[in-house]
Amino acid sequence: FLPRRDDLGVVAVGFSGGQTKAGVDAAPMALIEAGIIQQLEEDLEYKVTYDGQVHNFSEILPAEDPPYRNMKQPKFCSAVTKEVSEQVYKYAKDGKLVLTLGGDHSIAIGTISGTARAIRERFSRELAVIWVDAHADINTPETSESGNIHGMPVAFLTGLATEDRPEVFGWLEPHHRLSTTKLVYIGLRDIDKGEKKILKEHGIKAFSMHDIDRHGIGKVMDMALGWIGRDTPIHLSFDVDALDPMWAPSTGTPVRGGLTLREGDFIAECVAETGSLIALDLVEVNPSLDELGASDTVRAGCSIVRCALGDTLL
Ligand code: 4U7
Ligand code: MN
Ligand code: MN
Ligand code: MN
Repeated sequence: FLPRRDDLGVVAVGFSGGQTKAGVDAAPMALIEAGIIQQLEEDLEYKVTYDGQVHNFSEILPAEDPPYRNMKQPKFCSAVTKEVSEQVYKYAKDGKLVLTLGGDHSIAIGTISGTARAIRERFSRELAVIWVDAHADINTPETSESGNIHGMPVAFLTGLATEDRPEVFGWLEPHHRLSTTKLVYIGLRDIDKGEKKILKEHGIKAFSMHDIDRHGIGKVMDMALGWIGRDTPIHLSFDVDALDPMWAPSTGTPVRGGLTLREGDFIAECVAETGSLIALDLVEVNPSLDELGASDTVRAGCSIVRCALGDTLL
């Protein structure tokens, strides 16, 4: 199932409709202007396939998009993630490693459904997901208090939330989905009541900041990767708010008490070391929030991407 080591497909998704703060749509351009693609080509020697565009999907913005089952902008989010899913699927099916630059975290409905489908079709295997985040993003439309879809992607991807209407995520089929047993969280520290219940009921593997304090990040990564097992394709979905706001202040829902810059890079390096990474999302960078810290946040994001894609010091 391994992608060719040097062949990378990049998708830039300037989408902010999974939440209500403007600016997260500008992240892909900020990351690209900071040199991320150039670094991957020149320093890490990837052959990069990128259409040179930051997609904002304004062409599929629905004329009207009222809340549905409590979800805000349900049709737009659904249409955008469906497009992203197709794009990621094509790259993954083609044997490329896939890097998606977000955008808010709702776009993971697209990226993970795309890789899950590609891995199933090509290798009849199931995907594992490592979700690095301060939040669990596993609210169903019914448990969510905000109605923001960036807090729901994992519920849709695991089938804990389902919907028949194709224009509101009804396009998600079993082959797009992920098993709750193949999901591992790292960095959690702000989980809603309803989410706690879901995590417990389904026995979902989660390493909180408390676990990281107790065991250290080295042991936590051993346990996380041990849970997934060897030779399982891994999709890493990295929300920059997993990092402490000291290092990554420019994000929509910052939470104190997070990962250090080094712990974030270490997580990414450990995943790279497995040799089983098939896709990476970097999401929730919002350069227009805490503008003084924007360049730090962008640089932290670039660093995580480089580490996950195999940059090593020695
Ligand atoms: B992110 C929240 F209520 N749980 O559902 C919600 F706390 O992608 C936050 O991790 C979701 O940044 C955060 O709105 C989504 C809230
Ligand atoms: Mn998130
Ligand atoms: Mn988050
Ligand atoms: Mn956030």
